[in-house]
Amino acid sequence: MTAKEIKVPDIGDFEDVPVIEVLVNEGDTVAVETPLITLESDKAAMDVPSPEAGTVQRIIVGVDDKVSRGSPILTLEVEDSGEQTEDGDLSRTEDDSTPETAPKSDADAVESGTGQARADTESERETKAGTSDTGEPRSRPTPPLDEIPRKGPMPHASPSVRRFSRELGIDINQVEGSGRKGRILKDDVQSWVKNRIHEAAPAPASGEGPALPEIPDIDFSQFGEVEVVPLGRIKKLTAVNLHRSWLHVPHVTQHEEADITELEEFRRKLKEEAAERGVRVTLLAFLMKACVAALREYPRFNASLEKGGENLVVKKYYNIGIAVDTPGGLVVPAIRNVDRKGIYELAEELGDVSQRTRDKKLSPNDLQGAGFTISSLGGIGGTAFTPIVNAPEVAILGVSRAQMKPVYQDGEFVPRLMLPLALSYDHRVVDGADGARFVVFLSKALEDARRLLL
Ligand code: CAO
Repeated sequence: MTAKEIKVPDIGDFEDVPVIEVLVNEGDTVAVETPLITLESDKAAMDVPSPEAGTVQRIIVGVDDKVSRGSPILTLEVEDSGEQTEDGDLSRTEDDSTPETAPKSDADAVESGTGQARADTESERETKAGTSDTGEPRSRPTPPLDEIPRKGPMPHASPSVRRFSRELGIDINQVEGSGRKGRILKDDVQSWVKNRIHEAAPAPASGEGPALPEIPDIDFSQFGEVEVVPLGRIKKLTAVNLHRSWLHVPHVTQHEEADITELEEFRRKLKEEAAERGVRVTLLAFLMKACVAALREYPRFNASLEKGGENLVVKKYYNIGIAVDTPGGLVVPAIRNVDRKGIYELAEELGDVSQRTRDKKLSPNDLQGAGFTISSLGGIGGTAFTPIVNAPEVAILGVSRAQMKPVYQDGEFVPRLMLPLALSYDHRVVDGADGARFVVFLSKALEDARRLLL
C-alpha cells in the first residue's frame, strides 16, 4: 500500500477557488471518480473526483480554504500499482517535492480526475468524462471547465444540492439561496418544496386538514338539454354529513350471510297475532335485537372516538339509528333503549317512527342519541352495498334483500333463506378481526332467534 497525495486538477483559469464542501472523511474508501471536495468559483460549482481508488488517509483541505490547480486535497492509501517513477518510487508520496501548482507531467502528477473537474449538468458531465471506457484515467487532460459550453449562468449550489433538487424534479433556478453569497443550500430546496405544497393546498374549509382539489364546474348544456333541480334541505344536510364521515372515517366493510330461514318462519307465524295487535312485524325488529346482543358482546361498536383520538366513549345504552328513506331524502331517527323493548314494542315503534319521518313530523329529539345504525334496503332489493358510517358512531349495519339459496349442509344442498349483511366500521376503532367476529356473532344470533333471549 502506498500513500498518494491527491491534488486539485486543472480547473481552468481559476485561482484561489473556495472549497465549499468536503465530501469524504478520513478512513473512507473511495473509488475512481468518487467526489472528494466541491469547489465553487464565481461561475460554477464543481466536484473534484478521485483519480484513484483507495482509502482516505488524511484530509488536507477544509471548507472555505482557497485552492488552485495542484493544491493538495488529501492523501489516499492506494494499492501498489507496480508502476515506477523515474526516481524508483512506486508513486508520488506525501514526501514528494513536486511543485504543487505545476505538475511535472500528466503521467506522473497524481491529479484528481487527470486534469478535470466534474461539472454538474449532464451535458457537461458527458463533455468532461474523466475516464476512458476502461475506467482508467485518460492521459490527456480534457478541456478545463470554463471551456465547456453552458446553457446559461449556473446558480450557486453544490453538485449534491443540485442533484438533490433534480431528484425532486425542481428547477434549481427558482430556489433562492440563503447561504454565503446567495449559495443555495439543501435547506433552501426543502423550504421551497414545503412552500409550494402549502400554496398548492387551498385553505381548509373546516380548519382541519387541507381541502380537497375541486371538481371542475362544467356547463353540461353544451352537450345537450339539461334541467337544474335545486336540492332540498334534507338532501343538502345529508350530503354534508355523509361527506364528512367519508373523509374522516377510514372505512372497512365486512360482509356476511345469515341463514334466517327459521327466523322468517317464526316471523310469519307471528304475523296474524301481530295484525290483531295492529302492528306489522318486519325483519328489522329482529335485526335490532340481534344488533343489541352483538353490541353487548363487542362494546367498541357502541362507541364514539373522542375528538383528538385519545379516548373512546363507550355507551352503556342501546339506542339504534334506523335509516329511513323519504321523498325528501335520507333521515335517521333513533330508537331508544332497544335492549329493554320486546319485538312487538319495537315493531310498533318502528312503524310509528317511519311514518312520522315520512310525514316530516319528527322532533329534534327523535334524531339524537343513536350509538349504532342499521340501514335496511331489504324491502327494495339488491344483493350487497357498503353503507357509510354515521360518524361519530363507529359502525353501521347494511342489510340487503334475503334470498333463497342452495346451501350445502350435511352432504346435500338445501334451500335456505340467506340474508346479506354488510358491516362498515371505523378502522381507527375496530380491528378487522373484531369486525369479522361481530358479523359472525350477529349472523349466529339471527340463525337461532332463541339466542336473542340469552
Ligand atoms: N329481505 C327480504 N325482504 C325484506 C327484507 C329483507 N332484508 N326487509 C324487508 N323485506 C320485505 C319484507 O317482505 C316486508 O314485507 P312483509 O313484512 O310484508 O312480508 C317488506 O319488505 C317490508 O319492508 P319495509 O321496508 O317496509 O319495512 P322494514 O321494517 O324492513 O324497513 C324502513 C323499514 C324504514 C327501514 C324502510 O322502509 C326504509 O326506509 N328503508 C330504506 C333505508 C335506506 O334508504 N337506506 C339507505 C341508506 S344509505 O346507507
